[in-house]
Amino acid sequence: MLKKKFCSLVLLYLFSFSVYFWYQLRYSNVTKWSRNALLFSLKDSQSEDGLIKSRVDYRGIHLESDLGKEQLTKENETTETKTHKTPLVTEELEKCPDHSPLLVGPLRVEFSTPVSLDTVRKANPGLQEGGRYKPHDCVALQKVALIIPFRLRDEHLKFWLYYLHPILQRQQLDYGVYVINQDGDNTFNRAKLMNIGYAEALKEYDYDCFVFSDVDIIPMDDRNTYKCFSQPRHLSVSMDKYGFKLPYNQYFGGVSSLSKEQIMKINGFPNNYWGWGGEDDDIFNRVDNREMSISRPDSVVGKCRMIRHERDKNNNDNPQRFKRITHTLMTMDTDGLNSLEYEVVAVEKHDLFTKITVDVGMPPED
Ligand code: UD2
Ligand code: MN
Repeated sequence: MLKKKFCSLVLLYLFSFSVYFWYQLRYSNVTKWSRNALLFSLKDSQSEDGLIKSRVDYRGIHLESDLGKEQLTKENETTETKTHKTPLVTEELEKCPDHSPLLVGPLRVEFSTPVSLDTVRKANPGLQEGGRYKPHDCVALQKVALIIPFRLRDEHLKFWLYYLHPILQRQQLDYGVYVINQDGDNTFNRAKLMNIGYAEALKEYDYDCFVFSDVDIIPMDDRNTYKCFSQPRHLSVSMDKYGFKLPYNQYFGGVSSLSKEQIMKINGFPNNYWGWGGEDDDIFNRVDNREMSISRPDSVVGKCRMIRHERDKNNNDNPQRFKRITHTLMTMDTDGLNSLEYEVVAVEKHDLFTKITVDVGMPPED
């Protein structure tokens, strides 16, 4: 009698265990080992659609992020929890939110103590070679190339890197920093260097947005996002140098952002403004002539500082600037990206930025 009772108890136990096991398999509470086993077996047996999907996802993770193994595992682990309900199809990271939750608002910006590149490197361990970064936990909304026209301003560049790298990361951008260094000591040509930065950055990555920044301007609020908008954007709207006001309505100097499409629409920037001044107004005219408007942050978010400096050698006032800016409509279709000529002298991949040294030629004699 006792033996019979024991037997039926064992049978009952076995039955409920198999029901439980079947339920687990059927309703997706897939444990790590069983999920991986499933994945492997499905690679050979799943329908064409599903197979392609899962292969693409895996390749995406390997190729798109140059992350180490540890990071890769981490990503797989997060997707594991995400795929709880619908395993095998949602391996991709989600898009980053419109407003980054990492922003802190107003920032203290000062230039009294010099910073070293080593300090900046230590503070930004997530950067990849050449000053590249992309968020690890979401897909950035824009791929932004930061273009800095440059010559002999290393102290300013250190401050720029010190302040901007953390800000750009908090803004959750997929970005790269390009310092376009004019070779030699001929007259400086800011706008041509910006054209070159656009062309060279595009050779390296499929950027969709370009931020052009003077090396000496630092934003004082990280809500001033260094990205592109539906209209060309002027970012340095409220600068200490001008008493935290716009010096005039059409002012487009300092820091600006334009999408690839917006740059194409205006044929890039003028190549023939040699020396200081006027090129920013020409760019404003180009935007205006193509019936675009200027988008701007408000004067609180748009606050920024310029590092005080003397005028550089070989960047004297351009005496032709007043005349030239009255002719933009006539010149913009033939002077710009479609007439850009230069030679790359050197490309250096530093930890915090890519430095491209270029020969921009010299002003025509007239
Ligand atoms: C104003 C504008 C600037 C530009 C310029 C006229 C502001 C804040 N900025 O700047 O956008 O329109 O007038 O051309 O109003 N640079 C070098 N090495 C040089 C010379 C220039 O790196 O030898 C670069 C550097 O990135 C610098 C930028 O060119 O920030 C503009 O030159 P600037 O700073 O001498 O001119 P600034 O402050 O009057
Ligand atoms: Mn300046």
